[in-house]
Amino acid sequence: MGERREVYSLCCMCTGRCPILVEVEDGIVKHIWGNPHVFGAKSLCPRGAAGVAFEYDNERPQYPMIRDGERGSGKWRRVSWDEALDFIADKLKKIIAEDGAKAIALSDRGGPHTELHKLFLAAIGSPNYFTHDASCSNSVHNAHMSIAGHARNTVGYDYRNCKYMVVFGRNLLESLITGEARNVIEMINSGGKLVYIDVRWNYTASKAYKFFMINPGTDYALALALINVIVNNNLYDVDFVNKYVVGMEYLRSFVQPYTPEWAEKETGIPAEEIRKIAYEAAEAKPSVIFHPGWMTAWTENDFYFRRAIYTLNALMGSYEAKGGIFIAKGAGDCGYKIKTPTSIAPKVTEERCDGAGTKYPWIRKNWGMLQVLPEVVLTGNPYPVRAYIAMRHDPLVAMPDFDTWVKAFDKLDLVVAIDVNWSLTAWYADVILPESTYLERTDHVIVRKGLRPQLALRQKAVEPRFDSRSRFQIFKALAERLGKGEHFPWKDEVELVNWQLEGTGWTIEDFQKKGVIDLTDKPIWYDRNNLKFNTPTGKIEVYSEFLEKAGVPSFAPYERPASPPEGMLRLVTGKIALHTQGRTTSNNPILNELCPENHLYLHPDTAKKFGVKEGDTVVVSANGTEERIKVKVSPYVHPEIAFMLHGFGDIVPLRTRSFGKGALDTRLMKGKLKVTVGGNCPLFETFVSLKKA
Ligand SMILES: Nc1nc2c(c(=O)[nH]1)N[C@H]1C(S)=C(S)[C@@H](COP(=O)(O)OP(=O)(O)OC[C@H]3O[C@@H](n4cnc5c(=O)[nH]c(N)nc54)[C@H](O)[C@@H]3O)O[C@H]1N2
Ligand SMILES: Nc1nc2c(c(=O)[nH]1)N[C@H]1C(S)=C(S)[C@@H](COP(=O)(O)OP(=O)(O)OC[C@H]3O[C@@H](n4cnc5c(=O)[nH]c(N)nc54)[C@H](O)[C@@H]3O)O[C@H]1N2
Ligand code: SF4
Ligand SMILES: [Mo]
Repeated sequence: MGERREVYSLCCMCTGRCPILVEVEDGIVKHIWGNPHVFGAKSLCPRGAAGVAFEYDNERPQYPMIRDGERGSGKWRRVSWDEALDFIADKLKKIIAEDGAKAIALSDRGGPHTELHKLFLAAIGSPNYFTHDASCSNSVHNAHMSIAGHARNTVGYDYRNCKYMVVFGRNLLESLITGEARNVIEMINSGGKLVYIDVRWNYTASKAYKFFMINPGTDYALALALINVIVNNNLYDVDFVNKYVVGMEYLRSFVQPYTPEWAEKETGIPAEEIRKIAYEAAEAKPSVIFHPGWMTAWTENDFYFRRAIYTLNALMGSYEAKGGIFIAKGAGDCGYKIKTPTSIAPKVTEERCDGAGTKYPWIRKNWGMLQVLPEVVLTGNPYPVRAYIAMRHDPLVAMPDFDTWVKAFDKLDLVVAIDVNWSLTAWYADVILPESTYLERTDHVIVRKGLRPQLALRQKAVEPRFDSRSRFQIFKALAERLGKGEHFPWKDEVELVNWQLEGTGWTIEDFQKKGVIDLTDKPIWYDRNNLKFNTPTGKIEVYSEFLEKAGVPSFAPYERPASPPEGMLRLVTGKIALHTQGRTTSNNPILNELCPENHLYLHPDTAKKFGVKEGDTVVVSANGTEERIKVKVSPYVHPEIAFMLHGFGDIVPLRTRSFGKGALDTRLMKGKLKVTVGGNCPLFETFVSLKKA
């Protein structure tokens, strides 16, 4: 046996960043385990375990490339890193000289590992940073910012102690994060009740105490009726509400029309059951969670629906209650200061191109509205944007309106994709920069926020297999070429990490002990007698003067969502435990074998109406775009919907396993690069026709 090592690190097969233990033998990854010091067990989700197959797959970009043919033709010229970086820097310099740095936009996958490219953008002076959230969490982020002053991901859930949880279309056990799924199962095993509401049955539904198949897009009606019952029958936590909630009179009068009987007609859920949910939740309060969701780019009214869910939590007094929801604690709560690279970034004074925070004051700049970018590029309004960098982001798959994106790409002077895969965006880019994989690089220190915050670090386990570089190396080199090297003062990742830890007494070596550094030995709760929310009043703003002043009502009257016209169905999508999003895992040798393609799920009555049966290939079309996909017939989907897993239909031939298999949902979602009140794209307002192929 050769040299064996165990390296603690963080997974990157999805965005969950689960702590892992990488087993290395003779410089080769043998196995990836869950970090037992964090999880109490070594198991991981299937994608995490398939990280080994990803690492040793050759079907990924292996060196920098510059496009050498038509966009999307797959003709590339292999270049050195110097040539690729010089090529990019020369274009950026010219653009900056002519139109300013604001003409450069960058989008990424969000989360804490975004520090270095945010620093890069700030160093050159561009405000145009976007996350992927326009097609994920924007509506729930902006809703909670408006109601309690925090982003979605800084709110945690005390699942293990929860007695009653109502979940609206958050598929916790399939669209999963290892630790969270474990906690939800633990909650159910210890007697907590899960009420699950979705337009189709799934694994989460299978574990629920009650499952309701709701009429698509009508969840806001259900939430309003729940508030109606709770308010009219004084089922709320009076002390908590009196102390912390602004706008109870407004709320009381607003919900009067929305009775359970009214909601039954909208949602299809019996009025009696709606009442029961309200009473049962009130009985269990404050150990109650109304789950606001994560991927919330569903409909136009998402913002209000998510505001209504947070309102339900406030009425239950579940903020900072055992078994309820809490504000995630960070290093500061434990008396530590961990330096972040962006803390040394210069302030950017230019205005964003998408209106987030200005034209739309309630939409936060933190995430922006990526759906606006193609239009800005195509019209030059409010100003020209001429270069775009996709950093660990695949908008051609993740965002609707493929054709509009490609048109915008054609108008740009420069499109750069920094990826570890042949993303579709990379395929259509001008330059591909292959990043070293998560097993081949060290990132910066992050704080795992929660009741027991920890420091964590993604650490290099093996040498890069190909001619790739880490994000630190890429952005430092680009900044240097643009004369902004002083903003990246660290020699390498190790120096950066040790700089972040300065003053704490820890160094990078400390991550080798158990992978994470505990910042506290006890869970931290804020004092429920003395809570402060980050809103103008410091309270939970069910009525928000800030919104009203911006011309946005605190709650909008419920409007029935448009139904699919005769002969059409609502396209609904989601995820499976075996794959991540669009391109991260669909070509993975192991995961592809387990789930090579997606299918179109239709209710038996719907299948009959359209004259198709199980196994038929159908052509699904919308607005002149067509996708082909095989049908599965199931009584467990709502008759008005056509459901498919997100992100198949690969058109990159170099990905031989996933190429040509299944359909790509987002290509059908034409016209959905829209700005809704929550800043999200209304993806599930797509109607499709279908016919037998
Ligand atoms: N219709 C429809 N659209 C959706 C969804 C849906 O369910 N239906 N889901 C939405 C949701 S929830 C989200 S979060 C978005 C996700 O959209 P994306 O963020 O685009 O998807 P990901 O697969 O997470 O990763 C994006 C890219 O990052 C690359 N990548 C992975 N690891 C690394 C790495 O270590 N370094 C670098 N540089 N690149 C890496 C992957 O290869 C991939 O090309 O899509 C959204 N769009
Ligand atoms: N295995 C796996 N796990 C993941 C990811 C992954 O790609 N793969 N991605 C991670 C990311 S980035 C995210 S955002 C989360 C996403 O986690 P989820 O938010 O759970 O994401 P989806 O799988 O997109 O689930 C959307 C659900 O909404 C339901 N739905 C659609 N319309 C309606 C409606 O009108 N009402 C109700 N009540 N339900 C509706 C769909 O049927 C589907 O079950 O998962 C994370 N975990
Ligand atoms: S949920 Fe799975 S894929 Fe995502 S970070 Fe955790 S182990 Fe990795
Ligand atoms: Mo997401």
